[in-house]
Amino acid sequence: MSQPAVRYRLIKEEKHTGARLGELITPHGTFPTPMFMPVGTQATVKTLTPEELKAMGAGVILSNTYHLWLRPGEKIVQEAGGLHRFMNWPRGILTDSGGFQVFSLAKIRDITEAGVHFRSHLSGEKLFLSPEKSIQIQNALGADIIMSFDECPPFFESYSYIKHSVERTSRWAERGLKAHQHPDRQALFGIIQGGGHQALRQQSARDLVAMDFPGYSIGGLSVGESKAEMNHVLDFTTPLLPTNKPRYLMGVGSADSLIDGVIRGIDMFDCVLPTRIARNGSCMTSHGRVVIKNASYAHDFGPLDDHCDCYVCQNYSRAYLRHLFKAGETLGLRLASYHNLYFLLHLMQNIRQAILADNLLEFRENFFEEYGFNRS
Ligand code: PRF
Ligand code: ZN
Repeated sequence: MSQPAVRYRLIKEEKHTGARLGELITPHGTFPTPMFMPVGTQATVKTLTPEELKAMGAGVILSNTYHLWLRPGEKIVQEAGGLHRFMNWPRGILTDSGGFQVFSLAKIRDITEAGVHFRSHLSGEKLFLSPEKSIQIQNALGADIIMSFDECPPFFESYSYIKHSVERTSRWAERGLKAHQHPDRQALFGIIQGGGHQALRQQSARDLVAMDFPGYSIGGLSVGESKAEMNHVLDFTTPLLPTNKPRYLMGVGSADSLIDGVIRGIDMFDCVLPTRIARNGSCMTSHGRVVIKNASYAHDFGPLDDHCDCYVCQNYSRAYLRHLFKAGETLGLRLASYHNLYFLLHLMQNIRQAILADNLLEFRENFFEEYGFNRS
């Protein structure tokens, strides 16, 4: 193999924390890290166009093997020329492997060494997903970064269950590596599991690092444990990973967790949170969450966030947004989604500046104070 499909360049380590400033070099552009990746499960970031995502500075977006396999089917995406062309997104794409979605969406499922048997949450049809099948679908979809097929066990499962699960996830990772057809075009990341157990996180990291993946994901977090528990796991897990590869914390996207993850050496995050809560009228602002339907905003003609310079905050008032939500108008969903994603992308930009200035801990203090979090 010549050049790997995706490379990480470490630019600077922050003086007082584990935070890293770097860049991710992909076949569809080079993007600064730490980064937040908006989620477009069904080959669309809900309510937003690629032009809008570009305008707000999104670099890599995430999509899902499970959903695109069931509908429209990876063959149709391949026929379109791949996911980038199909959805008209010229920048980076990462696809998740489908394992996590099977576990969270499909009702009847049976995990075996070969893979997972389950029923489609759409049609009820019997289906089977394996490490090889997941990679084959991801090869057809054509994302820049693809994921190993893993099991994400419940955080509070028994030690012995999680140990067996980690061992199987390592064997699945090895099988995925063998099945991968385009390591020169698509970077396959390994996923570290192990629940809350230090010994199992170590075992998982040791197994996967030996397989020399071009990047490492940390899975099995933000699944019901406390923020302190997640931070504790990150404290002993990121130091197990090579410094010359990107580290991706899967499914984490609250503002406080992004800052705390970066402090512990995470480079990439994704989450449905900003777009999902936006559609419920919950807006992220520098002063905390604003529930836009509240009566208190009926006569509030100021912007959603007085510190935000996004298109929405420059042009629309809280009173107008509240009206759109109360009237069930779809523009409300779009504007709230735009603002929330902009807010997190802008937060990451501020975090990168703080790494450069070696003042990330002060930045955290100030942000948490404004946002209304405890310091701990
Ligand atoms: N594994 C995969 N995708 C994921 C997770 C995981 O553990 C999580 C856990 N937060 C989110 N998405 N493959
Ligand atoms: Zn805004």
